[in-house]
Amino acid sequence: MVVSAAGDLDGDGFEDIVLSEPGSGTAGRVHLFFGPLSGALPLTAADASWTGSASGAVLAVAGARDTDGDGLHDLVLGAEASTLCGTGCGTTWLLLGPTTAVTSLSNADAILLGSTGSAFGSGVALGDVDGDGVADVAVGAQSSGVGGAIHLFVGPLSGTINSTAADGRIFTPFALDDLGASLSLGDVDGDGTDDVVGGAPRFNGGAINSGGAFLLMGGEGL
Ligand SMILES: [Ca+2]
Ligand SMILES: [Ca+2]
Ligand SMILES: [Ca+2]
Ligand SMILES: [Ca+2]
Repeated sequence: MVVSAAGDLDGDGFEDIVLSEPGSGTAGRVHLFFGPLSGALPLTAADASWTGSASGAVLAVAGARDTDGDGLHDLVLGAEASTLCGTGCGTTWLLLGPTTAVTSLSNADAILLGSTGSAFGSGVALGDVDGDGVADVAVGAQSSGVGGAIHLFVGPLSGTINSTAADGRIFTPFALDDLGASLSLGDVDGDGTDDVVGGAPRFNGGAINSGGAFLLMGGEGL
């Protein structure tokens, strides 16, 4: 299970919570709870739930940023094992707030598709990497190329988008690093533009497969 602070998806000023339940059936489920929350709550009490792709459960979730400038935070979900676009391609969905308007992931506001065998959606994050004030979507594909990759899509996004149409791509020349197995966007150097931190759990740093994290500063060129 992956839990993420989703930001404020319904605009009521309270932070909301989203969590993935990959072991639910073969497709997994994602559940959204609007804040404020207290006490013990069953998953059936969720304010919205989505069933993932039957070919690969949703494992990665992120939110808390606005990709279309309407003031409401949006949500991005990744299913690296999805075969919607080919064996092991992976799929990522963008749901714009208020997300309760999206009843099925097939009706997501944007659907991003990986390439065969790339595990696109192994990590997902929202942040503004080009500094235009609108959040962008970063998607890790840990099996892309020789050692994994991170794809950047400049927001706003809509419709179906292939990973080959990404606005930026970060990759490693080292084989089997699994770059993009996790990732995060945030303004590390305080210049107002979000930077990319990509996890590579099998990077041969201090020892074989000891892992590493790579920081790339956002801004021009990304
Ligand atoms: Ca809220
Ligand atoms: Ca929004
Ligand atoms: Ca942007
Ligand atoms: Ca920065």
